[in-house]
Amino acid sequence: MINVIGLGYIGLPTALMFASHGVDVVGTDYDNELVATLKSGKTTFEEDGLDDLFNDAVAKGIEFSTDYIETDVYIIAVPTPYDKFSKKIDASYVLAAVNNVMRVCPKGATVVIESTISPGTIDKFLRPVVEEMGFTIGQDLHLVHAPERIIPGDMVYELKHNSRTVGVDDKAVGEKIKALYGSFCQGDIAVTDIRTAEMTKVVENTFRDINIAFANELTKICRLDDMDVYEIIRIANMHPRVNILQPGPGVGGHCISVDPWFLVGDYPGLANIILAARKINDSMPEFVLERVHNIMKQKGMTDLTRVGLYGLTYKEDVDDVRESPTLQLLESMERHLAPGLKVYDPFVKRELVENQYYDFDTFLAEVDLVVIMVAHNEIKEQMDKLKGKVVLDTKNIRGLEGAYKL
Ligand code: SAJ
Repeated sequence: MINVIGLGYIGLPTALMFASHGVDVVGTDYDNELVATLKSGKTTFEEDGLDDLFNDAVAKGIEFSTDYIETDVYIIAVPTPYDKFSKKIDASYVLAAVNNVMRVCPKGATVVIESTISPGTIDKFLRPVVEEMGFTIGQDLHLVHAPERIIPGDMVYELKHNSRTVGVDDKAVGEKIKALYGSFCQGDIAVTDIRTAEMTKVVENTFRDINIAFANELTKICRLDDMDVYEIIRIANMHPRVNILQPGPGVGGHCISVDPWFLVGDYPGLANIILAARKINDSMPEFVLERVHNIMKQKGMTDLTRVGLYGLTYKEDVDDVRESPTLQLLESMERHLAPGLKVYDPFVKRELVENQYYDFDTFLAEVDLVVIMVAHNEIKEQMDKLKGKVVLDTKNIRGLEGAYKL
């Protein structure tokens, strides 16, 4: 039996995947409402394949609870928020979860942290907390870091097929946890030490951030001299050793836009490319705004309230808005005291910002300039509705003719 703590974007699919592969699972979350929803047979967010996986796991007996269970393996997938100003990670949810585990676990239990943590968190924060509670690490409790690697939008496939990292103090514990993940994971599972596992996870996301920043910087260079950045990247990528990612209106989400800051915060003066990349990606929402102003000038448009931002989530076809480029853009407008743009996203049904619309057609009727911030399938399937509008397409949607690009 395993107890998965935290049933959010990572914990829920992971718990379901274990259960659907024959592992006895209790999923625990402190949120009563969330647990009640799951118990009533419904999932809590949209993700390809999640509902089928959920039904399978329920048929195989997964249980949901607000209580921690007495068992020998815990998997912790609670949020690790970060402070926007200090850029430091807030490990308090992880620490609280481990504290709760220690109240119920038998001697020799293993606690696997899946949540992303800044390198050194286990040594600096977790070990002291465990020891203060009178536990001897390696005897009373084993600590493991097995960071998640799945991409929202393709989580179910990636859970099964990605390789994984398991960081441990003790190789025997590593082999046990490797076998546990091996119940569903078809990728390689590297067993290493905890510090390496922490660092590797952050390095992976930092690599992607830097690559995207390169594409975004090229976009600014190409804009200045009217070159087609997409064509340049397409052709450059035909080289066998070049693989440049795509430019966009910014980098959002709780991973790629956050994790590199851990390295900047801990290694000031050394993490130079990393810091520059963060700044470039963070500058993109304002660059979009500049493009909007230029296009309006060219078109003789003056009314910003006739400009609509399509997309509020941090990327296509997910419902997660954390650190989204659109929210960053609206925040920067507030700083400039600019009047409100109109906003619409098919995945966001609750009111998040001013001038938000909930229906595509109504939104379109109210705007003359549409800025595509997120390339949801909805807009790709209804491109004909954009006829007659001025369009700034920050995502370079294939087949969308006549739109301005970044
Ligand atoms: N983006 C671009 N250009 C690109 C690709 C992405 O501008 O070519 C933007 C997206 O629009 C989005 C942001 O970057 O705003 C991040 O999106 P993403 O799809 O690159 O990544 P995430 O944040 O959804 O998931 C990442 C993944 N990490 C890597 O690919 C190295 C995933 O595997 C991790 O599990 C996840 O972070 C995590 O939880 O850490």
